[in-house]
Amino acid sequence: MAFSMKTTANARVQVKQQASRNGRIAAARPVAKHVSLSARRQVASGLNTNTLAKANVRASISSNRSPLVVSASIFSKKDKNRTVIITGASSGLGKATVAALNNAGGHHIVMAVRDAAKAEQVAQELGLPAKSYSILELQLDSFESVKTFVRKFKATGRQLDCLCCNAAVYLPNQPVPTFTPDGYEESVQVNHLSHFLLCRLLMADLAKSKNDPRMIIVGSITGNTNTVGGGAVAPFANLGDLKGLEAMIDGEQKSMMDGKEYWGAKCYKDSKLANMMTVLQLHDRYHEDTGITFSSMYPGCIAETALFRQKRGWFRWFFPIFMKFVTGGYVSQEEAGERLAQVVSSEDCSESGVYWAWNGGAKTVGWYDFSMGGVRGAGGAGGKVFKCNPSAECRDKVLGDKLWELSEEAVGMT
Ligand code: NDP
Ligand code: PMR
Repeated sequence: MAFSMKTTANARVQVKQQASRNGRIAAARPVAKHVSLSARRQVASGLNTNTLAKANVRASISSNRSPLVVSASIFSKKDKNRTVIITGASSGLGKATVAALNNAGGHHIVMAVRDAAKAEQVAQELGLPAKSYSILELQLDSFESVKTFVRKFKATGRQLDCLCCNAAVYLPNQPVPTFTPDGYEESVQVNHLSHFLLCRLLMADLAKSKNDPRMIIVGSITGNTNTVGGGAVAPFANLGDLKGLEAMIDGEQKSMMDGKEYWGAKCYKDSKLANMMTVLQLHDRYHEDTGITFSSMYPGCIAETALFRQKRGWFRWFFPIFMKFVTGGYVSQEEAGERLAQVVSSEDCSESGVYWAWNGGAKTVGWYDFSMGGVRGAGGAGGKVFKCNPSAECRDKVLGDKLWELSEEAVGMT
């Protein structure tokens, strides 16, 4: 049984600024068809308890609660003094990862953010020592900003040891797609294309690191259709034949990489699939020559972050409860930050080309913190890191190559 959360589209004409391939904004022109929705939400009417029960088979129950601090001991000596760039470090998972790395010590964190003042506030709130962080502006809806960021980072003279691509937008509730000045649907560019460009532009710098170089792009269970979280709740991540991305590159006002009609939630899931496919491509293409460890990860369902800012109030209230008590996929922001910090610097995650997830022994279930110690679901909250199996589509080499080539074209690398 699949749960649908699709909104119904009614096409109407909308004018948007049409951008050309090289990023210059061309004349505005009317576009039709894919752009508008009258929002009638088909709320899922029930739960597939069988599937969920199966998902919970792997659950283990533990009353073991350790404090939410990444111990310095998980990092080997050679990992000390690592410079780590984290995109989206001013909120949610990114912020929690900064906190975890700060607790562990031995890291200089470059907060790559769209709002420098907000990041400075976060740094103060977390009590980051002045020398342990810097803030550099990065607007992921602009390729030019990515290039400027890279120039500014290089100018600092720091040796990069880890690039952690974490920022993302999730736009499930808007009737029409939003496009970047470069002409791409917002989640396609912010979540996938700009990170793709950032990875490519920083590859050579990272390859020079003698301090366990790593490149990470955060994925998600919802982009991985071989799990309950990604395979039982519509829309399902699927890039089709990438005709939509091809059309976007050619300047057409397509909003979905698969070329179909706009569906904000699917845009997000598709972008997460693209993130995970990119990591496999990076591993195949660069690991042997550079020694860089390429990873993706699913941190668990961090149901209280600002990612759900477009969702209605009742959803934001109910979602953490649902994830804690029904699916068991919940993880607190703090613990999710520890997980990403583990992928950044722990020996546990030193294998390249892996999509990491966690199972068993969640440390906290937030303010509920009920005596069972948390119920875990498939790929959900829990303490033990394991290698998760990406979906067949994610591992599809032909599609992966095509995504790689089109992404290069989209960011102007060909
Ligand atoms: P948040 O919304 O809290 O964090 C997203 C970050 O991205 C914010 O710091 C935001 O900046 C930044 N960002 C958004 N748009 C731009 C832009 N145009 N340019 C630069 N930065 C931008 O969400 P989460 O912490 O939940 O998400 C972090 C990652 O975790 C994402 O990759 C998401 O896909 C992934 N993830 C999240 C899950 C969850 O349950 N929450 C589950 C699985 C994966 P600002 O601080 O200014 O808003
Ligand atoms: Mg989903 C084990 C089951 C499981 C897991 C791990 C997740 C994770 N979800 C699961 C099940 C279900 N979810 C079920 C049965 C339903 C139907 C009621 C359901 C619904 C649902 C919605 C409406 N779930 C959601 C949404 C969102 O808006 C979130 C989303 O899809 O964002 C793209 C979401 C999520 N569920 C998850 C995770 C991790 C999310 C957050 C999105 C992400 O970052 O990937």
